Amino acid sequence: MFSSRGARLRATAALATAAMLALAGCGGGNGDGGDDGATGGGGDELIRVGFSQLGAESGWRTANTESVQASLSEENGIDLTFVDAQQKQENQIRALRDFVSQDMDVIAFSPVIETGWDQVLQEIKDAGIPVVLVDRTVETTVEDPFVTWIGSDFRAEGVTAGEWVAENHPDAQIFELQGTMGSGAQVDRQEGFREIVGDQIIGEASGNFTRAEGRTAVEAALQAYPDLDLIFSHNDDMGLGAIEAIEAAGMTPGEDITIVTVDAVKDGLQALVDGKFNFVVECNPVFGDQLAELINQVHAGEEVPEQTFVEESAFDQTITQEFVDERPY
Ligand code: GYE
Repeated sequence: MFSSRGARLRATAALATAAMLALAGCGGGNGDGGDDGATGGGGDELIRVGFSQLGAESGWRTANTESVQASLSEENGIDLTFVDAQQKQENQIRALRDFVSQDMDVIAFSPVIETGWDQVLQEIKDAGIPVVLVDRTVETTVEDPFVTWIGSDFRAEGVTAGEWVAENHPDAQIFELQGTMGSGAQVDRQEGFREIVGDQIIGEASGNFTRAEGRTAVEAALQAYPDLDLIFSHNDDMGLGAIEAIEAAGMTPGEDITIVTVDAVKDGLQALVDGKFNFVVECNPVFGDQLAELINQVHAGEEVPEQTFVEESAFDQTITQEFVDERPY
């Protein structure tokens, strides 16, 4: 099974339960709130949740947004305000401030990068609104900045990819196609992967988690590093861009150049069945139901785990077309 996350997350969430219990009684914040939370009961009123999604950059993100929107529903006791930040931190900060001025009961967000949140997190804290952190992580000097976090063990995903490479391609000349620089997913996948096969990496560049930028980065890499014979891509979309670049250069992806990716969305698994990807580590975006439950618990002042890891595995070329066809996202 996956090991636990690094000290960064643990440190920031250490007192999460205490903070959550303290927040449970303060509800709508200073002065004129008067919402359900303020009376500590909640009754059958909907929980007003502001969710700041970081963007729509990948198949993973699309599936995650669908899951969040389907589960943070009135049937689950939630009145959701959803805002897409288009991969820009300033948009996300603006949305978070709007949520504060709208006096949301709970704020949930998926931070595009790890740093730069101190001020807005302090503002949310001062307003007495509990934060549920989703998917990526933050690095902040604010104490107890969030009540709970749900997402994937990115470092473990990097380790899984590295171990497959070490076992199957111990002499590979690796190009690392990184995600959005400074994002939790990039930082931790890189760290885990390099722990295992760091000395085999001959080049690196970011493709910002998108197919188009992944293609551009690999086009340049094929020129700069003619010896590269394995690409570790931090997500499927950039790996699909790599396929385009490799084919355009007259080579065969999956044979001339081995491709290892993370996510396992349907398009990625199709590339695996087609022999163009060689190994795909799963990162599961479908955790909306668990998130809805956590939000309800946080709002009710119940104890919640400081971190929840979603379950995931990894796939090689032995998966079947039938398996891919049945993949829901
Ligand atoms: O792997 C990538 C997306 O943060 C886990 O973000 C997420 C990553 C995912 O753009 O495809």
